This record gives sequence, structure tokens and C-alpha cells, in this order.
Amino acid sequence: MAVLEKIVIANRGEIALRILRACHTMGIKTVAVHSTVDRNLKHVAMADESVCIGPAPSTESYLNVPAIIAATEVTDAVAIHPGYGFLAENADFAERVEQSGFIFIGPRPETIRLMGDKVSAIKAMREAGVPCVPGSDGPLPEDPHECIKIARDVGYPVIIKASAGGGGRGMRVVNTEAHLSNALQLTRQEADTSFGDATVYLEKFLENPRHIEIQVIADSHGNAIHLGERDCSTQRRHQKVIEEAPAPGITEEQRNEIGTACVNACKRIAYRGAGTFEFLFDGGHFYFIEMNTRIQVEHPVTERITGVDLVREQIMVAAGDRLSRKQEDIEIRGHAIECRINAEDPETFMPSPGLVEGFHAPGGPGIRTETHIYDGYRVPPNYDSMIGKIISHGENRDVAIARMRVALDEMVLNGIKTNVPLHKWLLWDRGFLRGGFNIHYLEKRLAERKK
Ligand code: MV4
Repeated sequence: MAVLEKIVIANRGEIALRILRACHTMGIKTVAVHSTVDRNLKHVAMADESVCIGPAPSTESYLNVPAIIAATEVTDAVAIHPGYGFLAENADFAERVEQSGFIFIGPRPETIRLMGDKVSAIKAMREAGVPCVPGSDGPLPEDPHECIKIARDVGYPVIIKASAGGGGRGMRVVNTEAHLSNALQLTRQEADTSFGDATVYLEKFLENPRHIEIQVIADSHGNAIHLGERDCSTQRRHQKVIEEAPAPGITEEQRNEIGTACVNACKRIAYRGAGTFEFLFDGGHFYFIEMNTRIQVEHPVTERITGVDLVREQIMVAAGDRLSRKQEDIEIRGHAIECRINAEDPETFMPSPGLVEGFHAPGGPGIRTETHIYDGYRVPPNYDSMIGKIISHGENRDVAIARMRVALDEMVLNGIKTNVPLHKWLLWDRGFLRGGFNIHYLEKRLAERKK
């Protein structure tokens, strides 16, 4: 086994701690790079070395490429793990890391670039045999008349998306032909302003889909496997709230079919590292929309039902090792649910940073808590409001839900407002208990609750 001696963790919060634990378990030394307000983070205390890379604003610290490269040089580290968010899907950063002689723990820069451009990602996936949403088969042409023809062929409603967008940014639904030209112009303009790229494409708008994603991991020797799916339909304003695996109602046959398509696509593009194929699931069919080339927040539900340590695998394949498992070794066991804990008002969803004046993590059979917070920790106002995750596991969905309810009741988290009350409410909600609802379910229930 090739061993990386020392890794820079270019992130913060719970994922930085998760990466540190994986490294130390593998006998790898760690360097925490952090902003001034983050000097009291748990992983900074636990890391072998730490380097302050800038002030609180992430543009000057966690997005400060020269500072991160310099910290890697001065500490004699050999690799950089970007976590999620920040620089994780920045192809230019991955390239700079490699040009500086270090290992980027993630896909090759060309792959990140391919998937960052949604038009090229969909083209690659369609050619690789992954089912995609019916649509424009490439960028929309300049000529509005040609666009009208394309939309007519696809059939209304359609959705116009920015090629440089993703994750819900730069999209517009069009219900009738009368609104197409105006919507096109607006979306192009917004795309140009927001992303510096006016390229847009068009898809059939699926009105009530579920959001189901497939986890893959691939090595640099041509091996790739899938680890089943996650259902991420419980979301509000494109922010996931609860994720679960496996997805309720998906058969082993459906899982094998879509999983195999993803694995074949990975082999075809020589994918390396962990990745997620995002699909809309509607009428019993999967439609690819985007690929994420990073470790995701919700990776633990997959770890829980497969027994695979995804961050460890990421590090191993980045070092040039082979995957530790073959597809036939992967078996889905039981059911896992993740509740994201945010420092926010449970009614208004406004961020609620501040001092944690009492914290006690839940535990017991089938409970995993992933958080960096502790008694006396101050949640800074500068970053994402997610402060941790609780993951429950059981032999079936009912057991996972029962364990999660107990865990949420057991947890003590005082001093700041959190969305824990929202989770407690959802875990007794009839629709949630039924499972298999679509992406609009939570927002609909929240709107009803207000009345
Ligand atoms: C769609 C769609 C319906 N039809 N594409 C939003 C985030 C981005 N990743 C893609 N998104 C969507 N694309 C077609 N053709 C509906 C959404 C969508 C959505 C998707 C996944 C999870 C939550 C969502 C919330 C609103 C809209």
C-alpha cells in the first residue's frame, strides 16, 4: 500500500474532522489550515500541525489558493484534501495543486472541468449510456426560432439551465411558448453575469420528481464500483435537510441497472476518486442531471449501509492504490438516515451563530454523530450554518427512524437556535413516514404548517 506521509486538510468544521480521523487511522500526519476565527476548531487542536491562512472571509482563507499551496510547501505535506464546498470542485485549484507537485485528493482537473460544465457533462454521460432528461442535446443556439422549435419538440413545460450553473443556480421554468424567448434572454443574461458564461441548455421540466443520487468510487487502474443510491428529496430551497439510503421503493434490479450505467460511465471517462451521479427519478425512470466530483455531506448514510469508509478510499485511490472492494463485495445492509443540524431559527431559517453553552452528543446502537462543536465553542457567522449531522442506522427504515427520534431527544445543544425541532416534527410526519415523496414535499408541508 502506497502511503501518503502528510495531508493538508483544506476545509473546516465537521468534514475537516472527518478527514483528520481518516488520516490518523491510516497513520497519515495532518496539517490543518484555518482562518483566524477558526483557530479554536476541534480538528485544529487535533492536527499534527496547523497554519493560519487568512482572515475570516472565506475568499481570503479557505478560497485563498496561494496561501493553501504555501502552507503545503512549508509543512512538507504531499497531498491536499479539499472536503466539500470551497475549492473542492474548482478545476483550476486542482491543476495548481498538481503543478506545484502535490496530490489533489479528488478527480483529475480535466474531469472536474468536464462535470463543472453541465452541457459537456450531459453530453459525456449520454454518450456513456447514462439516461438523461430529454432536451436540447447541447447548448441552445442563438436563433430564437430554432429554440422555439427545440422546445416544441421537447414539449412544455421546459426548464432553461445555465451550463455553468448547477445546484439550483441559474434555472428558469417555461410553461408556454409565449414565454420562451423572454425567459431565454433573462437566463442567458443572468448566466453571463453570475458565471461569466451565457451558455444555456434546455430540458423537459419534470414537475414532481424525487432526487436520487448514486455514489461511486473509482481508482486509477480502471476499477470503479457503485455503492447504491441515496434519496435526497427532503430539501428546502436546494438545501438538503434529511438524506437516506437506500431510497424507499427502489428495487435491487433498478439499483443494479442504474448503478451499472454509472460504473460504466466512470470507466469510460477514466474517473478517479469518489463521485455522485445526481438523478431525477420520475415515473419509475432515472434521468441524469449533474455529477458531483467531491465527497458529499451525506456520504455517511452510504458508509453505514455498505460498510465502506469513503474518505479512506478517497485517500487510497489518490495515492495510486486499488479499490479495497469489488462490486460483488458490496451488499446493502439495513437503512440509514441523516439529519443535518444547522445553527438556524427553526421557524424562519435565519442563521443563528453564537456560543454553544451546553452540548451532549447522542449515542447508542446505530447512532453516529459527526460534528466539530463542543461545550464553549462559538459558531462563527462567516460560514455555512451546518454544524453537524446525526446518522442513524437500523435493520429497516422504521428502526432507523425510531433510533433517530431517540437520538434527537437525547441530544443537548444549548446557547444557539438549531433546526432540531424541525427534524423532530418531520420524523413524526405521516408523509415522511410513508417515504418516497418528491422534492416539493417539505416546502409544501412547511407552507401548510404556517396556516
Ligand atoms: C430539474 C427539475 C425538473 N426538471 N430539471 C434543481 C437543482 C439542480 N441540481 C437541478 N434542479 C432541478 N432540475 C428538470 N429537467 C427540478 C429541479 C429541482 C430540484 C432538483 C433536485 C432537488 C431539489 C430541487 C428543487 C427544485 C427544483
